[in-house]
Amino acid sequence: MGSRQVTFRGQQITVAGLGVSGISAARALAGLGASVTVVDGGDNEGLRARAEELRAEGVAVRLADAETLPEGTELVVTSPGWKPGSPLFAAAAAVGVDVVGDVEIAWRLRGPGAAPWLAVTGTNGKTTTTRMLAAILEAAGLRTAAVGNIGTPIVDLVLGEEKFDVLAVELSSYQLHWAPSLRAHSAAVLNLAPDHLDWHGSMRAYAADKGRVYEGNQVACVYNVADPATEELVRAADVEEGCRAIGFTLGTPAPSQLGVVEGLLVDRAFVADRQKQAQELAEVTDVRPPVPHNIANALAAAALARAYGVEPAAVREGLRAFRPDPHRIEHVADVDSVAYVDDSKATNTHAAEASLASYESIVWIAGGLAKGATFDELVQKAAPRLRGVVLIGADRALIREALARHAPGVPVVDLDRTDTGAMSAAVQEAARLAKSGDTVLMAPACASMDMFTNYNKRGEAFAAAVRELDAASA
Ligand code: UMA
Repeated sequence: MGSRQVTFRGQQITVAGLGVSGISAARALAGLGASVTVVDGGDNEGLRARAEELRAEGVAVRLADAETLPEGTELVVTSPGWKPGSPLFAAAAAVGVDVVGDVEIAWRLRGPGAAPWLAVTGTNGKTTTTRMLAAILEAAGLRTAAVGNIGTPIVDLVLGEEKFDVLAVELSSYQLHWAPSLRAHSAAVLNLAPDHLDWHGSMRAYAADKGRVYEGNQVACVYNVADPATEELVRAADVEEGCRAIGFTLGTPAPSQLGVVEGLLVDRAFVADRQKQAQELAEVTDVRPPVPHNIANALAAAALARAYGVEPAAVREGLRAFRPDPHRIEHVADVDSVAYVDDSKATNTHAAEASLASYESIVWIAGGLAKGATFDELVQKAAPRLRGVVLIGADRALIREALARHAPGVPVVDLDRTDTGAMSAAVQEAARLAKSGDTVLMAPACASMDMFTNYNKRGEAFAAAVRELDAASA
C-alpha cells in the first residue's frame, strides 16, 4: 500500500451518514485500524440491512439519531449531504472535534507518488465534463477513472489495488466545503448559478465553496469566459507559482483560452506561441450532442486534459468515444412529428435554461421540488419559445406564478398531481398542446424526490409514457 501521509489507527471516528460515501469512509477507516461508529438520522429496512453488514465487519452503527455525538469521538467524517448547521457538528465543535468529508479523507490518504487529481465542479455539466475528461485521458493511453460526486466514492480508489496515472474527479459544492486541504493539479468551475441555497445559506457561501476547487492548483485554473463569476473565483484563489488562468469560450479564443473557430474546437492556451498560434483539437460535430452548453463542457474537459499534457489527437478521439448519460437531453422518440426529449437530469433552473435554449418551439413539462429556487428569470428567458406548459409536482405553484407574470399568453395545464401516474397524464396533455415540429421537453428545473426515487426513475417514467403514446397513435 506504500506509506500513507496519515494514519487513523486507533482513532475513534464518527462517520455521519449511512449512504454511499459514509459506507465507503467507514470501511476504509476501519480497515486502517480506526474505531468507527456510523450515525444516521434515518431508520428503515434498507438502512438496517446496511447497518447489519457493517456491524459484521466490526463497525458500530447507530440509527434514528443524527444529533448526539458518540462519547469519545476524536474526528467526525461527514457525508456530503449533511448541512453545516447540523446539530451533530455543533456538538463536535463544542468539544473541539474537527469535521471533514470523505473527499478530505481520500486526499489525506494519498501515498507518495499518488495520481494527481483533475477536478471539475460547477452548477451544471459536472458529470458530463468529468466523463468527457476521463474519455480523453483514456484515449491518451493514461490509466484513469471518473470518480467523486459522479457516484464512485474517491476513498475506494485511493485505497484500492488498481494503479492510476491521473483521476478525473467530479466535486460537488458540498464535498468542497468539507475538503479544506484538497489541492488539485488543475481544476475547472464550469458555471455558477443559484443552486443548493438551502444547504449553503447564501449564494456567496455557495460560490466560496465552489471556489475552493482552485486552491493550490499547480498548472491551470479553468474558467468560463461567459460566466465572469467563475473568473473572479480564480482571482480570489491562492495557487502555486506559475499556475495559469485558462478560459473557455464558445466564441473566438483570446490568448490563454480554448474556443470555437469556424466549427472547430481550438486551443490558444497550451501552444508554443499563444499570440500567433492556435491548435485545432476537434470538430464541433465530434461533441455529442453538439448543443452550445455541451460544447462548453467539451472545451473545459479539453482544457484540463491539455493542462495535464495530453496531445490534441487524443482530445478528438476521446470526445468521439464519449457517450452521453441517459436522461440528459435524451431524444426518446418522435410521435406525430413531435420530438419527445428527456432532460430529467435538469434538476435546477440553470440546467433547464440550457435545454430550453436548445429548441425553438417547446411544450415544457416542469415541476417537482424547487429546493429554494425562484423561476422568474428562467420563465422570462424561455417565454418566447413556449408553445405550452404542463406542471407536475409539489412546488409547481412557484412556476405557475412565474408563468402568470412573464408568459401570460402561454397555455398552462396544472396537473395538481404528485403521484407516479402523473407523468403519463403530463405526456398526454403535452401531446395535446404540441403542434407538428414542436419539441416536448421534460426539463423539470426541480428535484424529483417528491414523486420519484431519483431523476433516473423520473426519466424512465417519461420514456414509458412516450412509448404508451406512440403505441396508441400507431
Ligand atoms: N443523513 C442524515 N442526516 C442529515 C443528512 C443525511 O442522517 O442531515 C443521512 C441519510 O439518512 C442517508 C445518508 O445520510 O442515509 C445520506 O448521505 P448523503 O446525502 O451525503 O448521500 P450519499 O449516499 O453519501 O451520496 C453522496 C452524494 N450525495 C449528496 O451529495 C446529497 C452523491 O451525489 C455522491 O454520488 C456520493 O456521495 C459519492 O460521492 C449525488 C448528489 O445528488 C449524485 N449530489 C448533489 C448534486 O450533484 O447536485 C450534490
